[in-house]
Amino acid sequence: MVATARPALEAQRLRADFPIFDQKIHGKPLAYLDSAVTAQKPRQMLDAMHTFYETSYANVHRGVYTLSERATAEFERARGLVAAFVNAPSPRELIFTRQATEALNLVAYAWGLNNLGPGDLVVVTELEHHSNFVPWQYMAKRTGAGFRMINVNADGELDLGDLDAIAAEGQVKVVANNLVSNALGTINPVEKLAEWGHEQGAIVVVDAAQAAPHHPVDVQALGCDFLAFSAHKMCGPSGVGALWGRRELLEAMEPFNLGGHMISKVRYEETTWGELPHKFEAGTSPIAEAVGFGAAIEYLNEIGVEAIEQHEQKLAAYALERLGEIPGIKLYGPPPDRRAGIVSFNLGEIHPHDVAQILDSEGIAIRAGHHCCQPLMTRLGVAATNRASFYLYTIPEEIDRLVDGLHKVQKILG
Ligand code: C6P
Repeated sequence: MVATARPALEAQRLRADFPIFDQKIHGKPLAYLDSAVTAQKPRQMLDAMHTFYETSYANVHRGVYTLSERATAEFERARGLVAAFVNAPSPRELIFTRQATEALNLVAYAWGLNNLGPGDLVVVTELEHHSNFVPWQYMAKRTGAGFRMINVNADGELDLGDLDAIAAEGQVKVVANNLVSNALGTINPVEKLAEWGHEQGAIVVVDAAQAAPHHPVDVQALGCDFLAFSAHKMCGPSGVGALWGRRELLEAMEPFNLGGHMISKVRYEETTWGELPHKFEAGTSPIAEAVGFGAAIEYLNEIGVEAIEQHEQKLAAYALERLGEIPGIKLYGPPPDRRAGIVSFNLGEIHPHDVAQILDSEGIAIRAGHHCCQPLMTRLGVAATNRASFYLYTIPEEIDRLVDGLHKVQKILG
């Protein structure tokens, strides 16, 4: 590997925190190059959940006994950690959800149903994951609002030249975009879009599912109104995610899920809603998962998200350089300085599923498919791509193994 690609972050040392790497797959060391779909788990996070279950587990915000108070304190401490991680002005603006998808649906339903109608426009981007595309497309149809898409250019970056034309077509009420594209790794100009969205009088909804694990995220600096992310992509457990929302918007919104815990008073005649964040947390919460989320945030804070970002940028540059040596490969997306640790490619006409299966026999895990980004795949003119994605535990040797594996694929199927 070239000297410029040597990471500052000690990925090799950090790997020791991840028990998953103790095993072999098909007799080979695991090269896990699919962290964008979900990240592996450090022992520190696993231990925190285990200890919580063994020593502090009870339901939260429901009991007056010691154990319940202890569980509630740990749950709320986790909320504070997650809120601080994205620089939320208050933990009360941080709602625990099942994942980013539920957080985005919450906004689409709870804000969209009461605020959208004919003459309004909902604007998404061609880079959106289905989770920030389909709920808005559906809500636009349901309320009679228009639905528009900001397109990408040949490098897979948003073409903001269309914004004036979109604004001329109606009252823009929602701008929904991701901060980092899961399919191409593009880092998107959210601040610019937020400024434009607010000039139109719109709310700005940011999908940070791929950004929060890899890139410092500051909701106040971004200037957005809502931000969604998932714990499982950032070394935390599955089953929990977060929605940050501006307090005045959350307070004005109707609830999304109804039932226990989210109420103030329930009478036969009428029910009134609880305070934030409880209004949006109906039912028993993902309690231990939230505690695990907090532990994952502490783990990432200790390493430093800036260091993770730099590490991944070096890996992406190295991967683009090495993959570029393979004859017939088509690489998608922007140059390494404008992308996160995600590299999408196609190997001539070889189907991505075949590529991924042969790589698996070498112990290498990558994703093959449309990555829940079918509108983008349509623009690229393909049904699917291969995608390698990196995280704090990825080492350059795994990229070398990927390149060797792709040569093998070409020998077998090329
Ligand atoms: N992307 C990928 O392989 P959930 O499932 O709610 O935790 O995350 C949904 C989601 C939302 N936005 C973006 C940008 C995402 O990348 C994802 C999840 C995975 O790329 C699974 S399709």
